Amino acid sequence: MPIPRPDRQGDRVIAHVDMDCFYVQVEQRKQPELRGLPTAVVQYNEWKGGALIAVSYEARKFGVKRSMRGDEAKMVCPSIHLVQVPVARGKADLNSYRSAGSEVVSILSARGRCERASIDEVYLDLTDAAETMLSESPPEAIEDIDEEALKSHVLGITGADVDGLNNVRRWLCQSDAVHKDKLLACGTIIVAQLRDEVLRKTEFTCSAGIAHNKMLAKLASGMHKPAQQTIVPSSAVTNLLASLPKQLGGKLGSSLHDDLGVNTVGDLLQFSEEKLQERYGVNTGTWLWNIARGISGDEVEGRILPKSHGCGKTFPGPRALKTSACVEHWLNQLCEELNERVQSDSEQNKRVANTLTLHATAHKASDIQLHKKFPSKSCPLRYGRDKIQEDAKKLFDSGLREFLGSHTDGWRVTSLSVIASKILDIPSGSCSILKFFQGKSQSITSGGSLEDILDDDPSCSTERDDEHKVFSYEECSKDGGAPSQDGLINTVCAQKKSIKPKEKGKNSILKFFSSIDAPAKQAQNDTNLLHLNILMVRVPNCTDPQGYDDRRHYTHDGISLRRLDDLWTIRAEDIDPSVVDELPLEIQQEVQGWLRSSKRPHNCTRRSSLLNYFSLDKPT
Ligand code: TTP
Repeated sequence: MPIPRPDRQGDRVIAHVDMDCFYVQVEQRKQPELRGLPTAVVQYNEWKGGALIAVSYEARKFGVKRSMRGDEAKMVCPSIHLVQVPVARGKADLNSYRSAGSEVVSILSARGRCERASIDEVYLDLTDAAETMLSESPPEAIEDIDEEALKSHVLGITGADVDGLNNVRRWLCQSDAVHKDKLLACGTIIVAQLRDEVLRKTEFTCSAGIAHNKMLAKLASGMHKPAQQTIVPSSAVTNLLASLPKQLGGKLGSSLHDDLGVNTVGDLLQFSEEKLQERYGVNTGTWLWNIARGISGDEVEGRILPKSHGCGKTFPGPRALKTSACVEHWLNQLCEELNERVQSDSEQNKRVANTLTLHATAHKASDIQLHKKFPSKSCPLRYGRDKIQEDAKKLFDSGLREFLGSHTDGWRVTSLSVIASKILDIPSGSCSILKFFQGKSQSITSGGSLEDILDDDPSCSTERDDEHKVFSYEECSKDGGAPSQDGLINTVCAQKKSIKPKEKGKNSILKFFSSIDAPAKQAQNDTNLLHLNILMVRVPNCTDPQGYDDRRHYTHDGISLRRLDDLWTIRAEDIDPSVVDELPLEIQQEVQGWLRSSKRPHNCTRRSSLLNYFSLDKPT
């Protein structure tokens, strides 16, 4: 249900920046001889010349549209240049477009809070920059206003002729305007500067909408393209919304149509907030009343990195996949790419993805439930290509079983995608298990102390991050797809509060841990402890009722193993042996032996070693 948010009196300056025919521009930068020529980027599938996914504005003048295939585009525009999207692993490789988008984001984000909305779209909150400009050098004090700003389309004010430019100049410089319009004028100049900078530095043009909120900015950015900007003063909002031909969609749209005869956003204006609340409840009623007036309090999220990574491929018509081996082949390709992307995200941005989700579109050979969808399945994401591939296949198999039910007489899959989501920052002060132990062993051989290691490592801070949670099992299996595969201990974050190692020069993981106060002692003495957070932990097999319980416990209590009031440990047999492969060689052997010995009963003393940190049992 929509939740209305206050619009902060509409005094914000929000821009929505949208790149023009983005993939075409990226390809034209690679092949500058294509600049200014009718050009389109076509999909990898070459059937009928390939589907067009981006069309240059020169080609659009000939009537070329994205819905066409290459052959059709050639018929309406024989001089069109068709560039095939880059290909890797038998599918479109969008990396060059992603990094081109990042170039733009890094320029735009310099002036205000920036939210990357898609591969080629960004929202900017320029309120602070506009306030600063207004107080330090307001538009009326600027002698030479940038021509790009003067060419803006200010709704309700302008035409694109000389009078238009003068009108815009007058609008930008009106000293008697209300504060929020003055801010919008400053935003207009700032966005023109930013677009100019993007063009100079990246060779890409973009268009922008500038308004008091995200919704209006987005509506405006597409109004004048390419390489132009449109401003929505508050006085123009009602006309803008009333002019929208768009019908309200979805269930709410149908219900508005049936109950109140409302078809467009403009039609909503005739109803009071109370009337709308009466029919649709307080939240939805107020939300509808607000959108009819262009009021929206949605904040620009400070997020320049993607929320998730997804890799997908469609297999239309005769290309549909009909055997497990074919599905496995393509899943392996998709997972390989996904693995590269999560790895590079982790290295470059210090973030970890926690959930792996598989979506598929499938059809049964003989189907009585024609509309039954292939269920999406999720599980905790384990890092490493092979593990992601293995897990994705298990998710597919589990989805297929559910999808087919008792009808096992044939199926075909027409799309597959794998998504890594629930991406979280590795908290400052964290080290990967590898780095952590390597740091330890390096320092040990050089005779340094644990304190030295942590102090020397700039990525380790003394801040605590006790609340850091990596995944919740409810989230991972929300669509009923309980994960049946193992997760693993993937990263260990170590945070130091104050550590005074008693012994130095220990090249041993056991001694390393035994040199630190044992958890029980930590509970008594919080001033002398090492915080250990396990970021990804093996998921007990969900078919095991006991394991299932453990999972729920975990969901509830997070995964910080060192919580003083609630110590958690993991059974040795629950440690995924593959995690040991990620440790430095010098300690692998020791841990292996240590795991072997743990299988023998009574061989380990509770809380005497690393085992205790990795045991799921709650100490009594
Ligand atoms: P859009 O921003 O929708 O379009 P565009 O940038 O090509 O053109 P415009 O100037 O009208 O904004 O999409 C951005 C890129 O995303 C586009 O260049 C290609 C890609 N894309 C696809 O691959 N498939 C699609 O169905 C769409 C809509 C876009």
